[in-house]
Amino acid sequence: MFKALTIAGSDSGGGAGIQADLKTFAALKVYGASVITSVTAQNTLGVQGTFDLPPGFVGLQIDAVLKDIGADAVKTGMLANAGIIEMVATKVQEYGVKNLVIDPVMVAKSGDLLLAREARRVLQEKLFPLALIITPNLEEAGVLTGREIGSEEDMEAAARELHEQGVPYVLVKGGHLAGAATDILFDGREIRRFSAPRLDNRHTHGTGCTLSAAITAFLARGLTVPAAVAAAKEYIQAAISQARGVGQGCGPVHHLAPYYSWGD
Ligand code: PXL
Repeated sequence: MFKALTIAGSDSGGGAGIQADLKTFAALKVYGASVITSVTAQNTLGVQGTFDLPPGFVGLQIDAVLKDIGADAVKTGMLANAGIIEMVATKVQEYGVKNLVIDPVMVAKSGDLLLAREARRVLQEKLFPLALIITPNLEEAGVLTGREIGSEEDMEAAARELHEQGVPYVLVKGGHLAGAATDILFDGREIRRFSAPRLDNRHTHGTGCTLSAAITAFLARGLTVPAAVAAAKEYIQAAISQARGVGQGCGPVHHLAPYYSWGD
């Protein structure tokens, strides 16, 4: 059995965070365990509140999972603050986690902060050196490099710069640019482009979480990073195309799209 662990925040609306990750792991036939960093009161319209768990309790959850169940790959999502990041970095080193996927979550689609501003540097300095792959979107790549990212050339430059900071694989996601949805993967030698037609569907809540969870699941199954990214991109495309409105705002993608459509 293949196993994956997500260390992330809970989305009460069920579309992003821990809930998206566990659905994705299950859809891709990987056993999923979860460590919750923060509980958000959230729906498709926005985040009404967040309650961060004490770093010590995040550590206790990681111990519980990794001492007993183990994980072939681990992902991080919303880490909320510097104390939690430091705890996760300590535990990742303690357990020798190899396949670490970092989704550098900073802000929700609704604009609400999911990582304290002063913790951005801590994420970059303490956790990035332990990653196999990081998956910033345009805004996150902009914050991490201190530059505006408005084109594919900018994305490529950002991927190179973040790789130089010591991350083996950098995937900069271009979904927020106009035109086709092109993501750029850099491994220090080669730039790979993963392109998919833009879908006319506003229900994209949790897309970033879902993509990084799918990469984690495919890594747990033993795929190489480029193969995992390609397979994850195919999965998210189907999940977005099958998304139907839930709630009054931006609805979640359909994580079980490979198995059934809504309405079946
Ligand atoms: O997509 C980023 C994200 C991560 N984690 C949680 C979230 C969101 C976005 O809404 O709610 C818990």
